[in-house]
Amino acid sequence: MKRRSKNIIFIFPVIISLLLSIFTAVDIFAEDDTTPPNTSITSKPPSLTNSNSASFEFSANETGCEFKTYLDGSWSGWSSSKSKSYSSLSDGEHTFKVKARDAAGNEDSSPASYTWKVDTTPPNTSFSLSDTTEGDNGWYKAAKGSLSASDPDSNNYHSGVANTYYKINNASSYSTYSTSFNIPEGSSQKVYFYSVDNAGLLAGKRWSSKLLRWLI
Ligand SMILES: [Ca+2]
Ligand SMILES: [Ca+2]
Repeated sequence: MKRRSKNIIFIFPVIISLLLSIFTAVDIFAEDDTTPPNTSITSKPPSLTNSNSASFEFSANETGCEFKTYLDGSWSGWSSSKSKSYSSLSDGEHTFKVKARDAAGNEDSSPASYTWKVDTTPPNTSFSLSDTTEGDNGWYKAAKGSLSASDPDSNNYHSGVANTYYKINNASSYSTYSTSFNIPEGSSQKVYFYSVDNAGLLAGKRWSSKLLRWLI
């Protein structure tokens, strides 16, 4: 019994001193971290998209960070999550930012930032006859077809028309429209057309039509 007590008396201060030095080391380490983390965006939507939702992933160059995210003027609270999703975004330009804060409370003073454009409005295409030679009773002897397209841009937020396509009757494929085209003779002719904007949107579902009366 006597011997065991002696051992405990000897070991106890050693353990205490060991624990103290560990605590001190940890404490000193925390106090010494005055370097803010650097934040990176690792996943983001394309710079122009026809989707009104967006998902981001991000990270910091040190472990144990929390993150604050920003969309179009407002910051979130701190969170340990490394991803953020948005839905029901309006057409137009949006800006996302994210900044990290490390365990010692240092904040990244230059948040990572990304701006992208949402266009969910399809372009409009209209058809008209040009160079018409009228026959009797409102029938045509000759005519050309013209197409014009626009991407609604009341706020300068839309991506613009990339291309307009057309085909006549049951043609197997569409042609890219560049200038007015001859409409062949026939008792009734149908021109199919559509446009695609720079965000990849079609006007409606692929085609519209117009029946032409034609004099053979
Ligand atoms: Ca740090
Ligand atoms: Ca558009």
